[in-house]
Amino acid sequence: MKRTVVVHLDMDAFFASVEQRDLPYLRGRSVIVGGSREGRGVVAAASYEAREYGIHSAMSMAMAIKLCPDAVFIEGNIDKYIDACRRIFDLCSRCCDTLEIVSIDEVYLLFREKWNVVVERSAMLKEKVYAETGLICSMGVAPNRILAKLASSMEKPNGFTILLPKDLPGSIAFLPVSRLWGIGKKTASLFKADDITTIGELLTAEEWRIRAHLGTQGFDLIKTVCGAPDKPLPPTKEKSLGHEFTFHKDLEPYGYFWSEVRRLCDQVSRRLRVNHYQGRIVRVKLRWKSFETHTHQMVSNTDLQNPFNLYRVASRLIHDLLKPRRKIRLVGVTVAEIYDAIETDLLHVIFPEVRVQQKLISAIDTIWDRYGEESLIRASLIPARARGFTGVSAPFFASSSPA
Ligand code: DCP
Ligand code: MG
Repeated sequence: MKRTVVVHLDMDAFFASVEQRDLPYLRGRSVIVGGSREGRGVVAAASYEAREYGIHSAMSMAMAIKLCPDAVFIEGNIDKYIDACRRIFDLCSRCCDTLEIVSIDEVYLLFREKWNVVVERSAMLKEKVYAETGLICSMGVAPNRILAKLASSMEKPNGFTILLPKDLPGSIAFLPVSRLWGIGKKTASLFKADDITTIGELLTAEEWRIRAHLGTQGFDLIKTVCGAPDKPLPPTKEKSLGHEFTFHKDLEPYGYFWSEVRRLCDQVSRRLRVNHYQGRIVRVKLRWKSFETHTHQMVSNTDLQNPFNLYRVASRLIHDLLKPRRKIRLVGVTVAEIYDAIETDLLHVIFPEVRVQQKLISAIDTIWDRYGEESLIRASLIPARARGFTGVSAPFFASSSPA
């Protein structure tokens, strides 16, 4: 079985690089993106030129001005950064098996491929990111997430660092322990008091010292540093989850039909949310009046707990299946290849329109949790319901999908 190879990608001086790209006179200069020149707020991003003066993210603006009064100070334009971030994530999602978004400029790409394939694809991705956005990034290739993140930081900016299993842990033994994700300033200073400053020293430290400063998790960290793979996510019980709706009377795909499709998407995404699942495949099913049945599916990289996303994908798939003047008996929407969801809160911070949708979705969830799922229905269904249009709705969980 192929082991997962992890690639960590982090944009270099992200906000400042976008400004340097768009305003050529800023190139080669100290650029600080953040609060105003009047010294309010904190530094969001500093170009690598500004870092030579000791300026870094989260430093007070007043301090940054003191260290480098000649720097160019820019308030910043979040829309531009989000646009760049979207294009980068899009390129990333096309080249790996799984993409995990960590922050506005940082992702993990998981590959189930041989090392040479992963290295080649990552190098191509780095070039593509530059060609399509004009921005540079640093990448790290390693057997697990902690090492991949460490690797991407080792040769910043514009770095490409490979930590091959056969060279571990020797290839990182010289680095300070504080460079490991999970070891903060406080823990690093406790280790220092024990004369442990480098990763190499951490690996040869007595067990009780590791337990004292890191608890039993310290032993997992040591295995990770030596190249152990990340623990796999526990498998989910069901492989697919969906809803079908049989109309009380066969019909052509106009207004009411699409309202029911929206409702199916509402129900399916609701069940993903309730069970904390996410899925990779969207599948639709149409049964014509003649009982002939067709399915169509596609891989989706979007958050399918969001019914707006699910409907966007499902309606496109249904449109592909439709045939002129043919009446429909049943429609189904299924999400397959489901897995335990990771926290997606970050996406809501990055994408403002998602934040608005999220508020609506959680308000609906609160009402459904309290009063049941019939307590709130789509307004577009009310006229049809009033005219007695109904049908048979059937949810299913399946370990091999029926739709
Ligand atoms: N950011 C922010 N406030 C912070 C830290 C970061 O607004 N306290 C924003 C600005 C950064 C972006 O997030 O450009 C990415 O953060 P990084 O920590 O990755 O920093 P940079 O990309 O700027 O620099 P590096 O080259 O070290 O990754
Ligand atoms: Mg960055």
